[in-house]
Amino acid sequence: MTRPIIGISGSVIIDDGGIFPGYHRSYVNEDYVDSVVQNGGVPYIIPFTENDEVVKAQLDNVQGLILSGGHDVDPHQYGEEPLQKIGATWPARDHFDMRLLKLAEENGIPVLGICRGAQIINVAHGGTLYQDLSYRKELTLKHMQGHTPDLPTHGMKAKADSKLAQILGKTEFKVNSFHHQLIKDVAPDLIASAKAPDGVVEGLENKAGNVIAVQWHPEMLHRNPDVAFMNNLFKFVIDNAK
Ligand SMILES: [Mn+2]
Repeated sequence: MTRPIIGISGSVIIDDGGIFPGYHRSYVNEDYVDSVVQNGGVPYIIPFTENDEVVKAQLDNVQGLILSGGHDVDPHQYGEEPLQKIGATWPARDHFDMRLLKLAEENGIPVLGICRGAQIINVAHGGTLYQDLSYRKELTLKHMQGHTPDLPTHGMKAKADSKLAQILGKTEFKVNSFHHQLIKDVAPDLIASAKAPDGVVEGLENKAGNVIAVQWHPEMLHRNPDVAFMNNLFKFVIDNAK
């Protein structure tokens, strides 16, 4: 069987030392690459660019898409001004990721959104975010665990009839958590497929079941045998690639 090509949306890191301080480098965290390799795909980093024509050609060359983590989404995308506790935003990458998503949906290729990727999918479809978890009124769990990337720290419950539950083969499990923003209003055409015990929505999917989003980081869990089923998220993209 031929391994399908899975695009992973890239970010840019700016050197803060070394011989080129301030130099820009295109990258993704290696865990995304390893997760795709381990589960039968060929990973391609889709480098960030502001050229829309190039983005279209990039997307036309992949058979599945992973929207990776990164910056906070620009709140203007969902009609808000920035509040005190928002982190760094990068509107040009919002545009890049949203364009990749739209083209992937047009091409009918499977999409997996991770962390910021999940937030982008929600906002692109008309949903909103809490700019920081402290702006949520209800008791809220620690969602920025701040250590041990492959350690699941908080509970998660997937909706029994969701595509997510079908992919993972379970409805109750634990996840790692590295986010300070939260999904607030779920986009009207998306389904909330999983919630943390505090009620925070951490899973989203479209009705067709070919766009899947999770707020946690399955790529950081892919080597942890206790949560080996997290690999199924990558298998979903790879097995449905076209
Ligand atoms: Mn969380």
